[in-house]
Amino acid sequence: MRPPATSVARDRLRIAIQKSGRLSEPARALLASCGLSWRESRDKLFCYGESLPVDLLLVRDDDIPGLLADGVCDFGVVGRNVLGEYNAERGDRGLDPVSREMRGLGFGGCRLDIAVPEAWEWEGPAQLQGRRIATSYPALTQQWLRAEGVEATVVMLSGSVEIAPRLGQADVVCDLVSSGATLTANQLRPVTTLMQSEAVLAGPVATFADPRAELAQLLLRRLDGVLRLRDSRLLLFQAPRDAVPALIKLLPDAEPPTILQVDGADTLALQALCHGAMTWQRLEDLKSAGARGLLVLPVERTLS
Ligand code: PRT
Ligand code: ZN
Repeated sequence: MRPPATSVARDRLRIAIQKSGRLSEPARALLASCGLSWRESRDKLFCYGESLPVDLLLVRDDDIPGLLADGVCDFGVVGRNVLGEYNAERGDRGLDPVSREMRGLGFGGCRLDIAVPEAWEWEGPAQLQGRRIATSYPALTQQWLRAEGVEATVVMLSGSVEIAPRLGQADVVCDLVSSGATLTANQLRPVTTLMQSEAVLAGPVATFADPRAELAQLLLRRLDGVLRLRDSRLLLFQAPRDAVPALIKLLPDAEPPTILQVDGADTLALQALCHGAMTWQRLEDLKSAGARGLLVLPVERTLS
């Protein structure tokens, strides 16, 4: 019998990402911002890691959890919905998960929603008793139905789920929704959410017992640094000394600011690394509280 690939000592990490689709570009950009660079193979299915021994495998997103389970790759960037469906289906067969979500990555956001015909008056999950639900996520849908104590028929469709009610294949759907435009175009209305999804870094449940362990730690450390800084901005402004306590209260997501005296004793210059989104509204609130010369700068990297 062929040993599982995980038991073979390896000194390079392999990350599976979507070859083409919603998650492929942001996944590459995120990994590149962790300092990874690659040489692409001619068939464009494999990218050889140049800056670090971390290679990419370019595949269909649905294949990623299986490739992780087989030890063909060590990490994967995949929708929480896809990973959740795979693990729920394993659970139905009495199998433990072999891969798990390690980090939420902040892109590819969507919801897995139950949507019903617009004409329905929604009264709650019990209304689905005895109905047919079309979905590409049968295990997650069944899991939810069980939790709600509802018995319904799950109709598995691999695509075009939203037209199933119009075609008479199902009464309602359980599908991914982002803007909601697809549902509206099909006279459907979302009524309840089974899962909030986004792209995640999926990785093994077990730890590596070879040089990949150190590489994995390095990758996660860099990823955490990048994710933490994603919304971070360096905020610079001046303010009268007596306005500073109120201004600092308006920056609960900031690191302790650097404060310099600029103009006699009365004007201070502040510099603060803020981790939340720096919206126009926040800047206007700071201005109203006495801040002057507000400057918001992007932050590329930190190391502490
Ligand atoms: O070829 P491959 O199998 O790799 O690609 P794919 O076609 O299966 O995947 P892709 O690229 O469509 O989606 C990859 C992942 O993106 C999904 O698994 C989700 O995690 C995430 N994602 C985010 C979405 C959406 N938003 C999304 N809106 N995936 C699909 N949709 C579809 C949805 O199924 C529906 O048909 O978009 C339509 C709804 O969009 P709205 O904006 O009209 O609501
Ligand atoms: Zn897919």
